[in-house]
Amino acid sequence: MRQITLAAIVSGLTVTGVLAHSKAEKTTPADAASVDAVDVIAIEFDDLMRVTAVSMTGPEGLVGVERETGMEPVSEFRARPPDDLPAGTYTVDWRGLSADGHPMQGTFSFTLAD
Ligand SMILES: [Cu+2]
Repeated sequence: MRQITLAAIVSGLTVTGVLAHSKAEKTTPADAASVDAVDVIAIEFDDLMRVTAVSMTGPEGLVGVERETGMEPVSEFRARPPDDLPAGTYTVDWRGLSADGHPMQGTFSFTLAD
């Protein structure tokens, strides 16, 4: 009975939208990390997110990434960078639609070592 009540309260919060945004919890590479290789760009969310746009910028400008995740809502987004990235600092920017329908965005950076 107590669990049912709690679920009702959580559901009520979701309806108000106050605490309902999905958000990024973890990225690969981790934000501010220094790495030797980048096999995958991944973003884990605490709830479903429809990632509508992702871009990666490096020392030589915009880098094309190949989405492995489509436009469906996911708890983990994945994209593949090119194989021959030069060393330097990279920034990933993403935009998406939260599970509650709100537009969200985020960014993280990492450094690819020589
Ligand atoms: Cu929201």
